[in-house]
Amino acid sequence: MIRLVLVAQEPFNAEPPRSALISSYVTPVDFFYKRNHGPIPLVDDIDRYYVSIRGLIENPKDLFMKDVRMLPKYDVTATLQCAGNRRTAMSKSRTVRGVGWDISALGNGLFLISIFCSRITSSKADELSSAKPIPLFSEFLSAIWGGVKLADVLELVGIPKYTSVTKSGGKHVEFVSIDKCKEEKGGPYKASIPLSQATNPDADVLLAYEMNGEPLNRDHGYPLRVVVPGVIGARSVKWLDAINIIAEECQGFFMQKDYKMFPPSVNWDNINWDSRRPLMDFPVQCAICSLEDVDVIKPGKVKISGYAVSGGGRGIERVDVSVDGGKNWLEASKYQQTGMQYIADGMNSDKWAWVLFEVVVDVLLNTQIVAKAADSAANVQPENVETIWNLRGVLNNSWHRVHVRVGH
Ligand code: MTE
Ligand code: MO
Repeated sequence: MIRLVLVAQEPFNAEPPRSALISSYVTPVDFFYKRNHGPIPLVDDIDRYYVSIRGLIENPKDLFMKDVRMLPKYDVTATLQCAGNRRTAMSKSRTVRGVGWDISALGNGLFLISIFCSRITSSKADELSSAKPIPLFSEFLSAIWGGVKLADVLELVGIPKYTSVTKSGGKHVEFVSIDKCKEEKGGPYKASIPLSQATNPDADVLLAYEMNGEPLNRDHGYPLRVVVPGVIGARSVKWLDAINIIAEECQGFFMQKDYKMFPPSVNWDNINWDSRRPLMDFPVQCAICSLEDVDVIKPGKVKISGYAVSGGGRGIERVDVSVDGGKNWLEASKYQQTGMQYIADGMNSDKWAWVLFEVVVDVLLNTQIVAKAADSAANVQPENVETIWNLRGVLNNSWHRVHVRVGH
């Protein structure tokens, strides 16, 4: 076995302001909140590190880094978004579990979005109360991921491209991590995706060893992590240890007992986890990053900017901004970095990655500024958080609103 050293948790990092998030198209590693509040595994012998590929296949294999390096490398620009992004705003409507503590841990109009989806448990409250403010959109990251396609890796174990079921009945690909977590009763973090997605080269599912051209760092999953573009972050398993081809979807905690969306009527007394499927694609989302929640601005022209992204490979069609709380709308201009190393075949480069938007508006009075996006399938964001409230506080993609006060 490889030698793993578990290190103690690192301290929380200071928060980058909202504006840092959109200061560049590709989020620099340093601007991204490091989720160091769990034991992060350290793989210190890269030559002996391997991913064991087993299950309902004919040719099991231990995949070493040298095997990985022999496969073609791809760079995919993809936005990773936690299902808990913007959770705090949902909690303001009606409390969602596990975030009661967050507001008091923070000050000055900075709000905690989910710290780390897998860590949203009240037992973490103590750690958090001593923490520094957390980034508003901490569960959000656009990066250029460098690695190999899972579809190519699965070919090495005899599963052809575009396979949805193996001869022995494998239908799902389970990713098992090295890290251990409380929710798995001390077992490893894990998740799965359908085999059809894993073997589809156009789905761009990667085993990534680079982020923004640098080797993946420990926080983000060194030496190898899964990146499932367009899907909630929870399925992009870090510190990959094993890949299992299985008949049913992964039965892990974060697939079966978390990251599901329930209707507003479901509460902790009547919840039936089996009644819902695990969240996969994330919905259309956008947020204003150039203004804090309550900002005092000078009257006149204001530049409103932020990000918009949708899941499932659906690009952003349009971003609308309102300066009167949603009565009248202006279309924002949107942009992506040109010259990206990777543009998905025949698709827009926003297939997996966010667009940044910008519009200059006139603000003369105190008001609410609102942004909403539509994606390429004409999906739109819900107007109010109440309509999508759910007890786990996931997928808050309601119109993003900031209040501005005009001062002189
Ligand atoms: N992988 C492992 N091994 N352990 C984890 O706790 N968390 C998941 C996912 N992969 C997690 C994991 C969740 S919920 C998210 S949102 C993303 O990793 C966050 O990835 P990042 O820390 O690189 O931003
Ligand atoms: Mo997450």
